[in-house]
Amino acid sequence: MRRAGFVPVSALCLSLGVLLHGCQTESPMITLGLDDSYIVARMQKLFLEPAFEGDEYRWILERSDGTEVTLAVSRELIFVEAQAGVYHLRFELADSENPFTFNFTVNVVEEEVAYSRFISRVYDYCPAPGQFVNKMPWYDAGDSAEDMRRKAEEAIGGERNELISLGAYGGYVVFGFDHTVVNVDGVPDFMILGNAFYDEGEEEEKAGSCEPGIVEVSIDANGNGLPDDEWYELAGSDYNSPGTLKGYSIVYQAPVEGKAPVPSGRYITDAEYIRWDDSLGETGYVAKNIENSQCYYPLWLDCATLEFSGSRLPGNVEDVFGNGSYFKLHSFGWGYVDNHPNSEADLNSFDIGWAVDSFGMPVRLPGVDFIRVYTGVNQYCGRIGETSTEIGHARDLHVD
Ligand SMILES: [Ca+2]
Ligand SMILES: [Ca+2]
Ligand SMILES: [Ca+2]
Repeated sequence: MRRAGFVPVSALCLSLGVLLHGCQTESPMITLGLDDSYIVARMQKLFLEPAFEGDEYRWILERSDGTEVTLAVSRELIFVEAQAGVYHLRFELADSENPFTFNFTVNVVEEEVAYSRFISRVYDYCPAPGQFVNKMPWYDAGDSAEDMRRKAEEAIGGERNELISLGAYGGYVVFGFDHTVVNVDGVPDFMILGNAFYDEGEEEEKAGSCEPGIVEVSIDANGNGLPDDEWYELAGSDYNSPGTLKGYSIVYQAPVEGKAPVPSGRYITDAEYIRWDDSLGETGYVAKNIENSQCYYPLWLDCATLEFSGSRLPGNVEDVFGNGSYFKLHSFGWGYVDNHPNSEADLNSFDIGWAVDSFGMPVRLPGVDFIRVYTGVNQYCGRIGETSTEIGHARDLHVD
């Protein structure tokens, strides 16, 4: 008796087709698994999925001006909009025997409690070794990873705007807002500020202290509130540059206690402080300098090695006089954090529309819940040390 309700998929599609086209008194929505109207707050995700499978799917937004936008060609749709209003959608299912179309509306309403435009949550803070690690934010003896996550959140959350350092290549932070950041077509969606500056007289060349961080985004596709979903890189100006590596990885060794330091010149107190090995077979060290004498390895992490991976931008430093007295870091065009002064709003803004998958193919994301930034170069500049991305602040450009 248990199996009485079992119907083969092809038969189900057939009966549904009959229902939709031949019998208006029945309620086909129940069988389809979609309602004819939905209500959802703006900047909140609506998850839609038909109850059965077809050969192809198409979710179409019909705009009031008569134009149409294909939102997705997958079985599932995550619908999210920045503006309140009634949205008319059409779902098309291609099936060899019984294709059909289903029209429905989504009423997007204002939120009940006004959203914040600023970061509300740091999910993860994991810097690579660096001269400002354990200082920005400050590590107190006994602090756990959760303590440091909270300190990072207190530093860059809301309007605080206190810098945190991501350390050398690969070090990262993951943060989000109290709502989904909507990908509004054709415009930037969020801004991230750091501490980059141009040196005096270098405004035209846009060079000085430019320490680019690569941005990745993710939507909470499984709806569990955690950043455990697929990540997509935002392809900045140098995504396709010949000097940019994809699938790069690096391993740092925790500093060896009691190891004799190897001083070098006036500023470097240990040129062989923290060793790294990368996927190119190259090796080097995060050196310790005279300005920062604390441990450079994240003290709250009880691990002998730290591994990071991602894309790697080409080095951007120029040793202007060839003697290590003046290092000038050239900015990249656009699409990176801590790469232009904060006064350059456009150059510190990011469009979710730049997202690409691991094959470099553009991905249409309706919005993002998680943003990850990691230091994008593996570069050492004598007495000024490793190049590390700093972040102080982020905001959703669609929330007032
Ligand atoms: Ca956008
Ligand atoms: Ca998730
Ligand atoms: Ca910086």
